[in-house]
Amino acid sequence: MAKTKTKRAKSKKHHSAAEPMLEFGNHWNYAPAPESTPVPLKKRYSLYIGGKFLPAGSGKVFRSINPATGKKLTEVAAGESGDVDLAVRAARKALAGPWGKMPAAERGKYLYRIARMVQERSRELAILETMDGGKPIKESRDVDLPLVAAHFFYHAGWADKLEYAFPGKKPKAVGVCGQVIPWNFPLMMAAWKLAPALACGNTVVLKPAETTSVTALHLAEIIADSGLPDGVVNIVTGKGSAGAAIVAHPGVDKVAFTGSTKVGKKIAAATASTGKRLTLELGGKAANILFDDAPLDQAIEGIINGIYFNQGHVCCAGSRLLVQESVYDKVMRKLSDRIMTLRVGDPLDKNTDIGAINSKEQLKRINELMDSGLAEGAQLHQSKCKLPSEGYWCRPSFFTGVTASHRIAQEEIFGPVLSVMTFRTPEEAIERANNTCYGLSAGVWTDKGSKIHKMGAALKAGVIWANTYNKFDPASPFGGYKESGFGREGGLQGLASYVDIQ
Ligand code: TAP
Repeated sequence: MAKTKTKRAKSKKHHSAAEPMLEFGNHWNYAPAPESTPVPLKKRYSLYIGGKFLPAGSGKVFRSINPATGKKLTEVAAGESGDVDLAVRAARKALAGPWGKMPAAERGKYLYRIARMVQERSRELAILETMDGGKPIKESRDVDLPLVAAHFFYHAGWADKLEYAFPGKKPKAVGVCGQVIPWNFPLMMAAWKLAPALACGNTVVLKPAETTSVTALHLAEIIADSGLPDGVVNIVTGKGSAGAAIVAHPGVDKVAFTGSTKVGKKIAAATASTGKRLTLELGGKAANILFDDAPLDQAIEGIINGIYFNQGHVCCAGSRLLVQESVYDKVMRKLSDRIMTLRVGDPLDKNTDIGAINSKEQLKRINELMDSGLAEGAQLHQSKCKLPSEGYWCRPSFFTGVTASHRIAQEEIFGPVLSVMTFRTPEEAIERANNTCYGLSAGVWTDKGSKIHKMGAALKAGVIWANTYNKFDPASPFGGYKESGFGREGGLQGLASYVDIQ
């Protein structure tokens, strides 16, 4: 086991990114297989407002960095409150125009068209997502992009069936939706927000995260090419202040936000007593609960996927592992062996398991929390792989000797770092799993169906996976409670927040 002692001096080792070649554990290596499809990356990206690509009113731009190199990828327009105002006006105009009067079945056709065009351009979009965000190409290609298309297809089907979805009601559009999204699943989050809003006849002003705006603007091209009426979808790239301007704009009827609990609280305060509808998808600190009767090899794969998928940049990541004491030693041996085989490196390499950390700031946050784990007495275990010499990287890691009061057991790390604890009885596992301010997701690994039901009823989490992890489907509602937010995305429940059924 690659065990790092609790000394702070030694802890600095995981900060080092200045090592030459990328290596597969300590054993052997594949030849690199970089994605070679050329992509049409622009030198500068514009806002998309009222059906036109426009520079920011101020003329300002910001740099988008490739986190795998730390170098500039492109420039993106830095929208501010004046641009948001223009976008909200365009969205209101579209609502009063042909879009607002369009028969629902016609609306659905646009969504089908967008879904098909996403599929046609999925290779390009996957590569851009990987270059801009750092996630491995096998994830953007095989998970993100298929789910983006699936979300548009699924919601296209609902457009003309809303009266069946809400029987006895006359569902109408809510109006202009202000949508603010994070950087961990840029295009997927855009699809989760746009597809239900459009299916229900709303118009949208969307703000992508600053570090990952590129694919939203390629999606804007698809939207423009689909013939969707001008102003139905508007995309304002920019910093957090542009998001705050969307939230505060009096012409916005509904706010949908995915991001940190800290910003979610600010948005809840800003929208209080404005009459605006609000849904919040916030952070999480999910527990994966592993019972001794579970098929251990299968469970280890699920736990690995639960925490290291997308470098742990996942709100529902299984960032705590609760292991039943009787199998603890065996599980630790397997976990430690398995992380040695994870390939960290070039996200465009088809063989890469763990890509780059999304930004320098995020890497700093991860390292700060890892330091706190060491300072509080937990033991760090890390893969021994070498890291590329430039860009932002973190080895797959896990902590043992973690107690419930440690920061690494309570705070969202949002990186490839797992905190392992033990339990003896199902009751103790429930108590430990529920002991955080979050309530987004959880996982249960056991051979017994009855145990799954018992745990499912007692765990305070919006999504609970059994003998699997990180599985998403547009028909299945996703969301949390407690400080993980409120409202659902996906399924019938997700539609409900985009219709007025008074
Ligand atoms: P945040 O810092 O909260 O940023 C999210 C978005 O909000 C970004 O577009 C950001 O713009 C914008 N923003 C920042 N300050 C704002 C303000 N005062 N008003 C309005 N918008 C503002 O989160 P993040 O670091 O991008 O994402 C990571 C967090 O998102 C994690 O906590 C994760 O758990 C959560 N997350 C949750 C879910 C679900 S479904 N629950 C899904 C994905 C992520 P800038 O990028 O310019 O700062």
